[in-house]
Amino acid sequence: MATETTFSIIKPNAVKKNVIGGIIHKFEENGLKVSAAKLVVLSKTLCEEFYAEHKARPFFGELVTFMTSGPVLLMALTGENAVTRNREIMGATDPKKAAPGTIRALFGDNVGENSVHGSDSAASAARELALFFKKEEFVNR
Ligand code: FUP
Repeated sequence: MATETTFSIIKPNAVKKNVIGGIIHKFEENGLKVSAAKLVVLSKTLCEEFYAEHKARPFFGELVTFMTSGPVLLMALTGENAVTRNREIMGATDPKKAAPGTIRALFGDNVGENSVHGSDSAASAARELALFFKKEEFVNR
């Protein structure tokens, strides 16, 4: 296994519920470290670029409206096998189907407002990290 960095977003519903700490605690207790972070409100343009692969899906408009509806915490998470590890810690897309104890089971409201995003592959992580962070915003720790 190698040390990797993946991309994570704490979504507007979770920021509104004030559970940033609870979510980061899950990452930390599972061996992932925050290596870059910023709290922002995404622009529609940037959000549409981020979710470009979902453009043709029926929920695209709703997804962009939700993701731009309030502050989100953008993060780089670093650790052993970080891409896969993060997906395991998050749980299934639909909180109703997410395993007990996973972030989406604990903090997700529904399939759209599911509290966190995590890159689905190393290639996605590289694209998503580059979209939101400059090289100098990463901290080696
Ligand atoms: P995931 O990789 O688990 O985030 O899931 P997807 O890439 O399939 O979906 C990306 C985002 O689209 C989800 F986080 C929420 C949204 N979505 C919906 O709003 N409705 C759906 O039926 C499926 C996904």
